[in-house]
Amino acid sequence: MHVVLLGPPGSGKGTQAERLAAKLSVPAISTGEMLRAAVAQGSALGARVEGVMASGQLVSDELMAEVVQDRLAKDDCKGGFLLDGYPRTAAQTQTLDDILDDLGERLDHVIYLSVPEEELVRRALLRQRDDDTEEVIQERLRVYRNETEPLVAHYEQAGLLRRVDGDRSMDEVTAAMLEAIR
Ligand code: B4P
Repeated sequence: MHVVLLGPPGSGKGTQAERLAAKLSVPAISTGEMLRAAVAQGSALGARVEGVMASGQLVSDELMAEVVQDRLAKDDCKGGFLLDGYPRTAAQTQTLDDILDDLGERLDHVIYLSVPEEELVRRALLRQRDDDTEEVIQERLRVYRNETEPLVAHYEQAGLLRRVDGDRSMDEVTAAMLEAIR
């Protein structure tokens, strides 16, 4: 099972990825988590992405391609994976297709979590991550609308998109996601 979780920042991708991956017995791969871990470890990757993340911008497609390619080549991905936060740009969709082609695999589902904008801002402000100031949240939403939202139409045309209302309790969202990919 190869699944992508798509949705605006704060829609609950990270929260739901953990839950869904456990149900599907595949690893949840969060590019946001991987980058935050790299920053926390003070690695070379962390040093390259820290400022970009703190500003609400996206890390470059080239760097993300390296990160994701390395991760998806690991043994635990052989039975499938749940990708949270990747792809986020048109170029990244192409990279993912190329990686899957090389592995002889294809995407099964793209789950789109939709949540109204005022709820996204409310959640992000409650979450209090270092990169969650109101200004940065607004910038992430702007980048999302410009770069990532077009992927919804792309995956809809490909017949892969499953829409799920993310503005409900966490349990209801998890149940709806499982139903959507059944
Ligand atoms: P991410 O870690 O992906 O951050 P996010 O989109 O803000 O969060 P997510 O949607 O996962 O929300 P969460 O579950 O936490 O990315 C961070 C940064 O990394 C990006 O800004 C970018 O710079 C960089 N990056 C990552 N991937 C990249 C890529 N592919 N290309 C380039 N750059 C990349 O949920 C939010 C909050 O809501 C939580 O506090 C949760 O408790 C709450 N919540 C969740 N579900 C809820 C519900 N049903 N009801 C009420 N509250 C809920």
